[in-house]
Amino acid sequence: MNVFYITTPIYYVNAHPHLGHAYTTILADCVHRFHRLLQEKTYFLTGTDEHGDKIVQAAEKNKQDPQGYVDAISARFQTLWPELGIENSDFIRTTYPEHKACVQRILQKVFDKGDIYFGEYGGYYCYGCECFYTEKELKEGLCPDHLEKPHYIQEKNYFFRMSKYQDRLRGHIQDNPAFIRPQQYRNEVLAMLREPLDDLCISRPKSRLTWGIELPFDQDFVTYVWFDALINYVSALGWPEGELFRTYWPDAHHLVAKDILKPHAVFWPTMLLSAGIDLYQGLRVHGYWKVDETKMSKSLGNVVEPLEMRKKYGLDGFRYFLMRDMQFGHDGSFSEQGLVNRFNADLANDLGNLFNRTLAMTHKYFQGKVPPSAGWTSEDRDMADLGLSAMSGYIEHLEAFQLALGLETFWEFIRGLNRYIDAQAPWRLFKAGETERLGTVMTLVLSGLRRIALAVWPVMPETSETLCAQLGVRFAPEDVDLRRESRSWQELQPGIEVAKKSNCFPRQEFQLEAPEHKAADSDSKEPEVPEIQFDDFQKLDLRSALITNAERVKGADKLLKLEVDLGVSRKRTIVSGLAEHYAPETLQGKQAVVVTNLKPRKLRGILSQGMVLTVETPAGLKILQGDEATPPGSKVS
Ligand code: ME8
Repeated sequence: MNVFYITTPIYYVNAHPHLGHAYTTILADCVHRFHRLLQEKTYFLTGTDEHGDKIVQAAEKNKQDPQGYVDAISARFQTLWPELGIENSDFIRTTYPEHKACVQRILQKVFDKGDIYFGEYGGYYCYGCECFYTEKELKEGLCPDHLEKPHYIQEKNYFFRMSKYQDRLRGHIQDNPAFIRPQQYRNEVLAMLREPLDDLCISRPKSRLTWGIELPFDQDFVTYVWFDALINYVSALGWPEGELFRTYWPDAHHLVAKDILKPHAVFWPTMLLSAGIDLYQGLRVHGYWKVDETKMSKSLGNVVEPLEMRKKYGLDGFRYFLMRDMQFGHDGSFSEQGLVNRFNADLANDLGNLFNRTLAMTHKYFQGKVPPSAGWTSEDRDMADLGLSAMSGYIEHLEAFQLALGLETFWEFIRGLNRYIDAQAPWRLFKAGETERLGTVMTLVLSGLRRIALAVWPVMPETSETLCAQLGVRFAPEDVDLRRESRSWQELQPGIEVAKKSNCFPRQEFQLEAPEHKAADSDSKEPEVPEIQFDDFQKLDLRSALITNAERVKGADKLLKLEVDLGVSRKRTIVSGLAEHYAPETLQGKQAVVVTNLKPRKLRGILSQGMVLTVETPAGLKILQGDEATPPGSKVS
């Protein structure tokens, strides 16, 4: 039996869980559920990373002692996951005594081997990353990730001879193309390994930091947080003698985002080589979610709360959107409008309609029971073949963590079934009294619904279970084998009773507020706005425009100077109050709607020739945009 062990990063407890953490953990959950449907022996680990400077600073800021603080935040992660439909097998915390003992045991082993030495080091330390940078690695003197000035620290510390394992690691990556995927990250790591590797500083003197795991060979030092954290992947399995370790290691796949590529692709495997533990099987690296094209950050106030999304759009719609709209390995852009569009197109229209119409027809033509089926035509065979090949494609993509591609491939089958119904027109067969043919068509479609209901379980578990119940199909993951489903078409047995209605995915509207706010406000009257005549409206010349440049206006916190393109040689300068809502560099190339015939006005000495239309949202002003790019200068009415 195949064994599959999947892990997420263990998250720092200096921040509350947000969209990024939810994405990685939901993705791991989907992949884990998918491997369960391949009938493999599986294990799924997530957890929290609780030591280090950053955590102490966050606890101090919250006026709490570190232990009380980490207990509270870790609990937030632990209680969030079930709310997002995540079924992890275990949850590890680096403050657990078993983990600490395991870290000390590995440190001692590496020390005894002669791979740890004492030395002095000076370097640029970023507390956000919890790591040292060389001058070369800094970006104009700033941390390349946090863009903050690092602290120069010079002190005596213990070092791990990482450089000793550089060649073996490079050889392993070259010999095993699937070790790091997707390809661009493998290339990035190979490029890193072309330069000489520095040894890794793995301790912090207690005079500076006490919140950590004491070194077993020197009680004046604690362990560097990354050396401690990475070991969670084996300590949770009870390395070295634990039953779980013997079952699941080294069949591990570590899922991470690109921000922590180096610790996972370089620190961790060299640590394993030194400790004499087999290398993990694969590192899978995804990109970053941005929000409306901007980096998600507390200071910008655009952090997406997973539970709020669940409340607004339902859990499965949210999970589906995250999996469908992020191409694995690339960055994705989160927007609620994007979520609603995706929901309506794929779930309400394609999937929801297919179920609604099929169940309704089964009731109308066959009293709600799966009818008997007669011989297939070539169109029926083609339809079933599409079902098999869509399932094979789905499996292949999900094995590579490419959920967006997998879902896209599988939806070909869902759309195919809708087209098949349109072409076979059961309503005409019914009218013409062709009951036998009608039975064959309906059974084929109903059997197609069964495979859809099973296949969507990894991504939309609640929906899958509801759809199975509607089809009278008993669902248990241990009874489903997706590979078998990709090889043979299983027909539903005649006589099974199906539900009258499905209604899993009613169309969504873009909601600016959480539903309860809406309800609370529904009694209050709309604000009174004076009516205007249509002629008044027509006086406005509204045009679609392309923003070609944006910069801050000196001495004005709220203003941005925009250059906009209005089509054939019409360029305009517009001063707009957007500076608190958009970073100027994110606006270049953005579409907007502009009032072009507003009387020009001087603002801070700049002549503003028009106005950009914006929408007031709880997250601040948003530039009004159409749902498709339009040529600059097009009339808006
Ligand atoms: O780095 N888009 O923890 P962390 C996508 N404790 N994923 C995102 C994201 C975004 N915008 N923001 C965060 C640590 N993530 C260490 C890990 S492992 C031994 C130690 C996700 O809390 C993504 O998975 O900073 C990323 O790698 C992780 O959160 C970083 O979590």
